[in-house]
Amino acid sequence: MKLIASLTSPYARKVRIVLAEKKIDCPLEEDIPWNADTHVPDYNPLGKVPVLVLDDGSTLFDSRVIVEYLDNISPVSRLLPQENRPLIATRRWEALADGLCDAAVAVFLERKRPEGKQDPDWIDRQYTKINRALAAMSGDLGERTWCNNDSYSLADIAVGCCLGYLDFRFPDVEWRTSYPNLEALSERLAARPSFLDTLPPR
Ligand SMILES: N[C@@H](CCC(=O)N[C@@H](CS)C(=O)NCC(=O)O)C(=O)O
Repeated sequence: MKLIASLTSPYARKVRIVLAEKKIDCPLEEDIPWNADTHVPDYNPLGKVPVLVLDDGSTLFDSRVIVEYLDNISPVSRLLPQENRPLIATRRWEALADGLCDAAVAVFLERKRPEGKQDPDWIDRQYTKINRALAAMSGDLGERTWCNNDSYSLADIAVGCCLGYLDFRFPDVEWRTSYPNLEALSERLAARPSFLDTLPPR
């Protein structure tokens, strides 16, 4: 098994954290899908990372499919609840966090275009999504220690990765000031080796 990933992708970081939490050994093959010499399309027709290549050569994508697969192949540190209601709640957190990443990545890419070709309305639309998602996360988290009631789960990993991506690419989004409960969650997560070892390169 090997993971094809870039070190800056928040979706790939989610998978890398799951691997670490579950103590699954899996070599990482770094591949940046934007580079001309990328091999990602050989593994994923969508040309996106992360991709998990299994020992029989078959491939899994996207990150949500990969994390479900990984959680099921090892009983160590279950990250997805077994019962439907908490499972769906966890998946909803993940959809919100990944959706925030989708909006942030869209802004990042738009800003890479030549200045005259960037669409400010499109960028504003994505920022609105980012801000609404942060408010929703903070409201849903409330005073709880972890997103999914009292147990650490994939929900926390997904939220931690999207907040980490904001810190990495969008230091102008001052989510800590507006949402102290997200800051407290982020600090709890940052102390975990799985988060420390997967910080995006500076
Ligand atoms: N929903 C996908 C999103 C993956 C994604 O968008 N990855 C980005 C890197 S952060 C990518 O590979 N982009 C290349 C492209 O869009 O061509 C997942 O959860 O894995």
